[in-house]
Amino acid sequence: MRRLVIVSNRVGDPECEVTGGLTVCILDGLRERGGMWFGWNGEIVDPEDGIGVSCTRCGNVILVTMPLTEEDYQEYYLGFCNGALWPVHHYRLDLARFTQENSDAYRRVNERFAEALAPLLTRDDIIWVHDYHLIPLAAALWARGARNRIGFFLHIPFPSPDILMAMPEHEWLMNAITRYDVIGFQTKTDQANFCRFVCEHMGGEMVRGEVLRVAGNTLLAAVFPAGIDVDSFAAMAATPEAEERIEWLHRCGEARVNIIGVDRLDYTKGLPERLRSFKRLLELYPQNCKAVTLMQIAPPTREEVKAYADIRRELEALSGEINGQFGDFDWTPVRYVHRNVPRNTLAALFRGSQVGLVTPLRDGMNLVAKEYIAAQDKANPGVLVLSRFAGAAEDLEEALIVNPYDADDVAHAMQRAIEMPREERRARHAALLSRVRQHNAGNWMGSFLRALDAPAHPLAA
Ligand code: ADQ
Repeated sequence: MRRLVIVSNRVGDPECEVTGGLTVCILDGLRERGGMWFGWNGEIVDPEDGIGVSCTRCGNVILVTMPLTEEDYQEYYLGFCNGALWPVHHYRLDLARFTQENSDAYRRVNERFAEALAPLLTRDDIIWVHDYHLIPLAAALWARGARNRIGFFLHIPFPSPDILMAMPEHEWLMNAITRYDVIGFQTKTDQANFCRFVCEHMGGEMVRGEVLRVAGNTLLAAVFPAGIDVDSFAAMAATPEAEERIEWLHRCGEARVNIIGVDRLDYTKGLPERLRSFKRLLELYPQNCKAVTLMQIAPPTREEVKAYADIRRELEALSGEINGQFGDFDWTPVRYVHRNVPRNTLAALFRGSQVGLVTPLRDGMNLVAKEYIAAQDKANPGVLVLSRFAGAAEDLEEALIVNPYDADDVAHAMQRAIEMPREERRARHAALLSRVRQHNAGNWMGSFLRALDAPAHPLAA
């Protein structure tokens, strides 16, 4: 089996307890076949102190990391990755900021990563690059003589061509991305958007199935939906400690029904829209007053980006407004928790909540939707209310699918979930669970690596 090299902006920490599902899955895969994980270590250093690599060995896995300088952090990470690529890929052109310094920094950091990684590669390694921070890495490795099979997985959506074309750097980025041998997308929609761009704007052609030819390169562009480790998440939700937490939740909560939302505090997750929908639920169905609570867990991220600070203020104002208008001394309608929660606590909270509210305005996949399903008690499961704009909605058809921009639509779905008879809940949950099992984390990783391990397509010669 060839050695696996994973490259991502951040390197997973094998010792970290809050580490999520995909990181654990990648680490397991690396341990199984031996390999290297390369990326930023999260540190910011003075360039005069040197920006060399550090290596840590964990069994047969080597973690190789590099720091960034303050300038890199501001321009590459906050500026280009999270201030331009992230909003464009999530259809938020209004929030995108494009500057020459930021795009130069993006090229610079990718070149530096390639410069440090190339000498560590052996001829037979297969290289799997993750996400939008590293689109030009394959081209930069090629320029340094690497002739390995290199794959790329995009965790976020791929927008329609007219949205992407608003980005000043789009031609350069598209030329760079087509240097990969395998490109993985979360959904058919993302894959179709990518293929449309290549065929309509770059003179490319589909040569067979999911194989594309463009500018002398032949590549596979396929769908590999990200998933979770269903059994381990389900087991976490059903331990005696989890039972105790659930009992505690029901004892200390004033309400009969708990609705839960868990998201990073990001404008793509539709949190203000979600709170407005909850307000509509209380207005349209006043019988829910003192009977229903929305628990929203939203830890802060990327707070240095203005749009993220704005969303935090908006959310705090909205939850205060709803609690002020509807709350009473014996009932707080919105409980807003602004921090990270250990995964076993999350699993218990999911199981103890009758409704899972996952309503992003746009999302690559959304693993919270899958975790909510995995955590339920099969005999008496809760109901998932899911945005049609989450990648997960392409598969999870038996959820109550909603338009997150339409507060009344989401409010009606919440009410339907609250009133849904047990038999219907069980039937929907069984169907959803089998879909979540089918597209689990192991299958995601296994199918991508099989595509990457396969010999180069004959047309590539
Ligand atoms: P995210 O948008 O970060 O990443 P998402 O799918 O929403 O990913 O998963 C977030 C993970 O963080 C889940 O495992 C969740 O349990 C955990 N989490 C969220 N809030 C938490 C909290 N308060 N405490 C502890 N854990 C918390 C990107 C894309 C997604 C895509 C994933 C995977 O944006 O669309 O699904 O990658 O490919």
